[in-house]
Amino acid sequence: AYHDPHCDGRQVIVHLFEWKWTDIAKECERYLGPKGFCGVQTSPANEHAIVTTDAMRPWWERYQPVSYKLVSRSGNEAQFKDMVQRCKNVGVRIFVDVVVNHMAGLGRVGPGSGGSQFNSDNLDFPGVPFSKQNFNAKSKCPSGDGNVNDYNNPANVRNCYLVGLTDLDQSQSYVQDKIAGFFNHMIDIGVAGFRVDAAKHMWPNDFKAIQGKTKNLPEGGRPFFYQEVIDRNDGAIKVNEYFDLGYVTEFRYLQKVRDGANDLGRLGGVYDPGWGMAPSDQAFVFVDNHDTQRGGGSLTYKNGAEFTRANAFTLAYNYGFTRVMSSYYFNGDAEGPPHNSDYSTKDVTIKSDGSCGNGWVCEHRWKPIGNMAAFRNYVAGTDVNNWKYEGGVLSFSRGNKGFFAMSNNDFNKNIHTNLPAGEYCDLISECGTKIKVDGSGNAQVKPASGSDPFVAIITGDVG
Ligand code: AAO
Repeated sequence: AYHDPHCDGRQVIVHLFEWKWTDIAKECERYLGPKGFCGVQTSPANEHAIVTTDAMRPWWERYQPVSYKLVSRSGNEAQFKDMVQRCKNVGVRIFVDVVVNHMAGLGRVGPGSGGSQFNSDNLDFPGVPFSKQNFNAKSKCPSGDGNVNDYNNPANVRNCYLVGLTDLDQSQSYVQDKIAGFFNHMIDIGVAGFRVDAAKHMWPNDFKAIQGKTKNLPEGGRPFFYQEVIDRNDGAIKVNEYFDLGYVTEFRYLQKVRDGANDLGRLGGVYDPGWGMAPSDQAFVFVDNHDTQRGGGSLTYKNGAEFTRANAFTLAYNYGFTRVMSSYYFNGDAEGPPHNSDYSTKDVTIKSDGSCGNGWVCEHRWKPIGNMAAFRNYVAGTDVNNWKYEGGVLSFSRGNKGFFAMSNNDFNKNIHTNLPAGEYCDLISECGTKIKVDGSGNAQVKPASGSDPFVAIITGDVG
């Protein structure tokens, strides 16, 4: 019920991490809409703490909610509305990262990004309002210090404070109403769904009750939900507890795809049900996210070609619902987005070659990544066939609608594509080369450029 992203069959979303609403609106119009992206995951949109003590305006201050007012480092409510509408007009939906497991961390005090006062130590958040009785009592948390410290015990994971973040009690109908009210406000504005932060730390039945209080979208249908549940077969909480609440993040995928991007033959086993991985229609997959790129063992933009292969493959293959990470360059783990001297976030600028300036990486604009959205849209629903790994080249077809090949280096190889005879534009290079398929479905396959050793073709228009 919560698995439809409401984007007309489009298949790929991009996390524009820390982007301002004004820049996201422009990116929908100038790039994401035309390229066939389904949507954008935004950073948390609600009021958050302003952290200047243990770090100066770290990105993670936005995971410390103060109220559900839509005033954040990315912009105000008017800018948020304008973004949602403008993106929707070009077929791109907005999915908001919602942080509702907890409020700001112990020791934090107001005002927040929207001017609301708060005091975490007193469990006082008048901007909602939430007060002491709305948080999990210490007596419900089985850990000595009140923090989550035993991933083998669900009550510890779900009733204690995650890294000192004040833990809301979602079993209370008042708390559910406030959270559902926050979701409903965004649904009224035109948002299509939500990434649920720290879902692992909430009881599935409590979250279900919140969903039960959440509206249908104005155009009909349930909002799209994907639940952040880190399950690496190393604790009591399993992704399948969340299947009826939406998609679940599949963190085992990023390990599989990382290993495969180095050793392409291994990519055939990227979906390993025997390892407990969620089935394709439940798995939300990605090469990296904003946490793993700071030390979670995933590939990141810093890995260059290997990272690109992992992403192109992810979009060419048929496992899960896919998200691409779009980052800013960083050194220190806490470092916030590119900013001006007053710590306001810098604009995203676009250079003449289509890449981004001002410190933004824009992985989603790298050709073997961004141009694969159209491929995945077109071949959706087809199987992976003709899997072949030979001479360092990995290739496969998607039914008789698409064909994909990649390698670590330039290549030139005769391969069976499974496509009808014809001459097809390579999507990666935007028709920098054409692939001629003969009457038996074979083609001489050579990338347009040796520096981007990928070929992707489809039998129809980019659409
Ligand atoms: C900040 C400061 C803290 C301070 C706190 C309160 O850094 O020092 O105490 O404020 O003032 C983000 C940052 C935090 C930040 C927080 C609030 O990452 O550093 O704290 O904002 O500002 C767990 C959760 C998962 C969570 C992840 C970070 O399950 O939900 O920790 N992710 C989300 C967001 C994240 C955000 C929050 C939640 C909080 O995406 O950005 O935090 O809103 C194991 C467990 C996982 C657990 C990890 C990390 O995973 O299974 O459940 O994730 O550990 O603790 C191997 C292991 C695997 C392990 C994994 C770790 O693979 O096999 O078990 O490594 O990568």
